[in-house]
Amino acid sequence: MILTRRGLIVGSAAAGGALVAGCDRVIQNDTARAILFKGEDMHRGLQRALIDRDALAPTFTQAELSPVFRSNGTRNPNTPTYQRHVAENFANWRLQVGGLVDRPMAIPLNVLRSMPQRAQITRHDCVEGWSAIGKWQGPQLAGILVAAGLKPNARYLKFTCADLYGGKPYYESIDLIDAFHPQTILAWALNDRVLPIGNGAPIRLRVERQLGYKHAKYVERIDAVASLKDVGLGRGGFWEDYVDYDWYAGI
Ligand SMILES: Nc1nc2c(c(=O)[nH]1)N[C@H]1C(S)=C(S)[C@@H](COP(=O)(O)O)O[C@H]1N2
Ligand SMILES: [Mo]
Repeated sequence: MILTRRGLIVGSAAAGGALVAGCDRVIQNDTARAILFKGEDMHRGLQRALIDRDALAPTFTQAELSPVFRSNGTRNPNTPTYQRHVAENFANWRLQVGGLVDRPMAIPLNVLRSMPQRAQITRHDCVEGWSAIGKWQGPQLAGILVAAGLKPNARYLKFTCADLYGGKPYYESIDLIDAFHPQTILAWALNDRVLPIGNGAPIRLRVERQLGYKHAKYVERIDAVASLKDVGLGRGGFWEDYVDYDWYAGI
């Protein structure tokens, strides 16, 4: 018998029960099948054990780009500080990198833009039931982490955003597998244009193997932490803490 990943997502009610059209990659893992067909509860670790975390997300061609890449969640942080950065074209904006690192950094946008870049055309899947294909460009997160030097006890990265959503600060977190994944970038460009405010200017995380809510927009701080307990209320992100979404939203 063969399990498709979609079958697993259905079975796990991952990401709040959302079904994402997508990859029907076959998972052939005897241990996994045995566990599932014994009827044991799907727990947080199992989906991760089943999925090849290093695999690349599918990429698309220029011809497949969505005509419009919609904006969702916060469309403009609109805080006084953010408005000032917009007025200054982000010239005095810095990405703060800290927490469990040897060399905390404050990186200007022009430095992020001049680092080695990666561009990729990928599909964004939101749990609210829409998808869009866009071209994203920016430095790989891995390069920034190597420059900052992670301490041995660092296990997760927390992303602090500039916006409040429903009056609460938006934040997210990923583990180091996703952080060093080659398609994980800090995007400052969408469809060959400077990232619009609606999509997270000046930079937003692209973590292509996960659902839309993990892709933090308006990122202003990245902190290496030892535990998800060090993030928000302890479940690792805004939606995880307030709405019970899964922390690992693999697709
Ligand atoms: N800072 C911040 N990041 C965020 C959100 C948000 O409201 N604030 N919404 C999330 C959700 S649910 C989705 S689907 C995507 C939407 O990205 P887009 O606006 O580029 O379409 O951003 C994610 N990242
Ligand atoms: Mo979303």
